[in-house]
Order: sequence, then C-alpha cells, then structure tokens
Amino acid sequence: MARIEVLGVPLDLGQGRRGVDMGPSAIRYAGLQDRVRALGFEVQDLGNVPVPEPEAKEIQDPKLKYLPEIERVSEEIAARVSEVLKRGSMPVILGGDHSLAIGSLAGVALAKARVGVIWFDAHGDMNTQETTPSGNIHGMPLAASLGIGHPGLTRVAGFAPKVRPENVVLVGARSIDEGEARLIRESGLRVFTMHEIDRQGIGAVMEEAIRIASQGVDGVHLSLDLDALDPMTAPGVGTPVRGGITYREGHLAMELLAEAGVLCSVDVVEVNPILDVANRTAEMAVDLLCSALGKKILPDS
Ligand code: EXY
Ligand code: MN
Ligand code: MN
Ligand code: MN
Repeated sequence: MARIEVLGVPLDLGQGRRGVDMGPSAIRYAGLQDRVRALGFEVQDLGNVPVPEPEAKEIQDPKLKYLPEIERVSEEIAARVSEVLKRGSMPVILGGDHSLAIGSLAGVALAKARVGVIWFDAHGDMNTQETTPSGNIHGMPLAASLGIGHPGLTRVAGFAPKVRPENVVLVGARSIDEGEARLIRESGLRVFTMHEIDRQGIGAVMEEAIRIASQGVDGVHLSLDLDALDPMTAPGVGTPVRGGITYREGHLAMELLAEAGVLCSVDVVEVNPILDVANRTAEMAVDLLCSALGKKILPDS
C-alpha cells in the first residue's frame, strides 16, 4: 500500500497577512487523514516543522522580508521532505505560505535525480529581490527553485537549480508582475494562463502540462496554491485574484494528474482560515488532494 507522510509548515513570514500559519491545522480539521486513508493509503502525520520567530524587531531587507528565517526553515523542510521520499513515501506538505516550496522542492531534488513541477497558481511566483513589488518571499519560490534570485533562497540544501525550466509548467496564472514576466520569458518555462485555459479547456492544458513536466524525470511535484482557484470557490487565501479555476476545472486537472501516475510529492499552500468562509478553502484543498491521489466520482471497483 502506498504511504503518505504529512508535514505541516505553519509559515507566514513569506507574506504579510496573518492567519496562513493556521493553514495546516485548518486542512487537518477538514479531514485530510481520514479522507486520504479512505482512498486506501497508509497515512502518517509527522506534525509541524518548527518555524523560527523573527530574529530582529524590524525587517532587515525590505526586498527580502524575513530572509534569514525563511532560509532556516527551508533547510529544515528540505531535509524532512527528502527523508520521506528516501523512505519510499509521498510527502504532502501543508502550508503556510508558498515560500515553503523553496524547501519542499529542494527536498524533492535531493531525493530525485530529476523532478518536474506543475505549479498551480494565480501568480507567477517568479520574482527576485530586484523585481519584487512587495519584498514578500512567497512571490519568489519558483524563481528560487530555478536558481534565479538571492543565493540564500536558490542554494538551499547547498545546490542549484532544483528544477530545469523545460520540466516546469505554471497553470492558472492571471496576475504576473512586469519584472517577473521578463524572467518567465527568459527562463523558457511553460505558462498556461487563464487565457489559454479558457481557449483550450483545462483538459487539453493539463494533458500538455503533464507531458512537459514528466518528460525525462523521476517524478512530478505538484505545488498547489489554493489561490489558483476562483476566490468564489476558495475565498480563504491571502492574495485572491478574480477569474480563477472553477471547482470542476480544479478536479479535472487533479483527476488527469492522478491518471498519469507521475506524482511524487505535493505542496498545498496559502490556505488562510482567518480569511475563509467556514472552512471552505481547507475543504477544497482536501478535495483536490484526494482527486490528485486517485479519487474517482465512479470508482473502478
Ligand atoms: N507577485 C506579487 C509579489 O511578488 O508580491 C504577489 C505574489 C503572491 C504570491 C502568492 C503565493 O502566490
Ligand atoms: Mn504561489
Ligand atoms: Mn538530485
Ligand atoms: Mn498565488
């Protein structure tokens, strides 16, 4: 039986709105363990990675807010995620803001010779300290994983890059800053914005995204930012953007990913229960994760 190991990362230093540090608890309360176990998986909850308190009273670098703390927690996440993979389990990392992906992808790259990435997000997450409009590191994790940006972020676990652009696909983007747009074009990673999704349909987009992300790799990492979904479906996120992925588009995308059988690890990030309606966004996160793990509307048996 396949084994899932859950790791909570109550990190909110990568962005400015309080509450996303309670994301891991909200997702657990939404029934993650029972729902995944009901799919036939063995599930172990490893608890939370300790997140350091801010060292200094004031922000040292406004273009890289809480860099020392995020560097430190990224090393911890990388070590734990790589151990889970080396034990033959699938890590499911619960956020917490998206800066946690710097550590999770580092951990996957430590354990795998080559990893593809499907980055579900309303945003590009491709900023650096030179291009960021906010200084929030949750807008930088994809750039950092590609080796672009401050060495404190790009060289977590002592090497860079973690992933090659030819195996990275961004799906659902609809809010991309000017500076990161240039970095996206220069990097050569594939982007399916909401425009392509509207024109081609999520099914065709996901089939192409899975083909690209899985070409020549040992596994595909899904980095699922709940703000990829339309805020009407997932309101409990810190940086909502209108015109997002619908409930069914999200499920079809995950169902196709499960069918492809290439998934090795998953981040579920940016769930902020303070901004949520009831626990709807955390429940959406568990719903989508179950579809990515093979849950079918009409089970085969
Ligand atoms: N692009 C904006 C910035 O860099 O500040 C907003 C980033 C939001 C990032 C969220 C996690 O996806
Ligand atoms: Mn993101
Ligand atoms: Mn490696
Ligand atoms: Mn986002």
